[in-house]
Amino acid sequence: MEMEFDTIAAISTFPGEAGIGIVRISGDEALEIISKIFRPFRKKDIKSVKSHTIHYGHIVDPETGEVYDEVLVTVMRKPNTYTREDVVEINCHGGIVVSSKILELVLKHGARLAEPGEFTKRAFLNGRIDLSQAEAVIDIITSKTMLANRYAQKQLAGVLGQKMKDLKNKIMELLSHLLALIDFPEEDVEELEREEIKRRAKDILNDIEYLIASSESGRIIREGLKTAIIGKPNVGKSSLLNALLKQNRAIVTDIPGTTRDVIEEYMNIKGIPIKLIDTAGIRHTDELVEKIGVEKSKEVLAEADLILFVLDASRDLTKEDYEIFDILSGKNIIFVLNKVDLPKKIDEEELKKLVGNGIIVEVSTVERTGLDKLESEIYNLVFKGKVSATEEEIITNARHREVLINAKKHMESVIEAIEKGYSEDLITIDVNGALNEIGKITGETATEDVINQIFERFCVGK
Ligand SMILES: Nc1nc2c(ncn2[C@@H]2O[C@H](COP(=O)(O)OP(=O)(O)OP(=O)(O)O)[C@@H](O)[C@H]2O)c(=O)[nH]1
Ligand SMILES: [Mg+2]
Repeated sequence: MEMEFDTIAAISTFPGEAGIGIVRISGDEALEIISKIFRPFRKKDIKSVKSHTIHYGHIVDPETGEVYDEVLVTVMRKPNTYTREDVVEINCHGGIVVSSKILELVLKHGARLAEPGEFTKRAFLNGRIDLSQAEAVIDIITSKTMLANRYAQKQLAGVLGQKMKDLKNKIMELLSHLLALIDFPEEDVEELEREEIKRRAKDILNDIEYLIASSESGRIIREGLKTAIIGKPNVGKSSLLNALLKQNRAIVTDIPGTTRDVIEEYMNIKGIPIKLIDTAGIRHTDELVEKIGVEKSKEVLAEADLILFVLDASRDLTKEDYEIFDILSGKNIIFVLNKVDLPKKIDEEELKKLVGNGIIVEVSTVERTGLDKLESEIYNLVFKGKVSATEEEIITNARHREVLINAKKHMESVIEAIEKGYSEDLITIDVNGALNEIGKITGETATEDVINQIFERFCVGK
């Protein structure tokens, strides 16, 4: 089914000084509009050129005759386009002024300014891609490592959509078995059929659980592992941040209480994005700014996936170290024993007691030793070797995870209902519930609100 849409336009490139800028137009009026404002160098009618061709000329204001820019115009006719509508792209010079002026001209001649993500939304509404593929487009734009990009590319290629289709087929088969039971209720067949339905339901539940289990690594691959560098003042937290980033990002001094604000930077370890967060040294203080910093440190550590708890090897452990350790309980911790280039003063016995079975890595941020070891410990702790970049299906999206958790609940109810011998009609309700949830991933059963929320997260021009 084809829908009726007006013609939209937007600047698709980054708004700043750049080599080129692209103004994109999509819709039935695209060719009509370009024919009014484009003057090709070789005489031709732009409205009747072949699809997927590029044309050289000027953008000219037809009313004033003013030449705006020398451009290349790409003409792509429906249906083989990004939106499945007629698409025209004007490649002009980069910079804020030229592309904005051309966009204004396009709008003046009949287009409407596109909303964020509206081009991709049309690709979805016109049936070229499913909702999970549209979401993959945002993931590609925002991905921070090659690994995150690779998963997003797979999702764009439809791997997740296919998986959902398979799951849906399994549920449909289950449903037809159930309906058969309702239609032909013969006593002796029934028992066997019920067993078969239960087996199928369990199989579906397994598939769903597997996908949910993948979502924790998926979230990390997409958003990065929130890694907070925590410790008392002056132990070398900011030095550690700088050493891992290989740049002097944070201020380092020998004055305790140097860092006041939270500093966040991305790095990557074997393709896993790591969001490193340097924090103010935690201690009791009456100094106002530092106090706020300490509060922020505590907020950061509450939300972190991993804590790098930094200790100073050149000094004894103090009450402050123990107090910090107490508030870290329940967290994933790697103990980082810093300043091992200096004579060791820390009491090894006390340290052992504190660390227990935990992981400890000795580093010197000054001599840059132990950092590789630290990186591989971070990697091992998070993935324990289980997740590899070659894995096919992985859930990287929080919305998909939620939907699958709902589907799981329905399937659990199905199994319970069969075991308790409830009527087929009742079981059918939950089977349909699961089906409905799965359809939300590809978009078939997603509500308009959900769809709008997804596209609002896009940038204008995509
Ligand atoms: N010898 C030696 N000195 C270090 C090492 N790492 C950090 N330092 C020094 O320790 C002092 C404190 O370093 P910072 O990185 O500012 O410490 P911090 O934990 O961020 O301190 P606050 O921001 O005040 O909480 C500086 O003088 C650093 O040069 C190290 O591995 N060896
Ligand atoms: Mg610091």
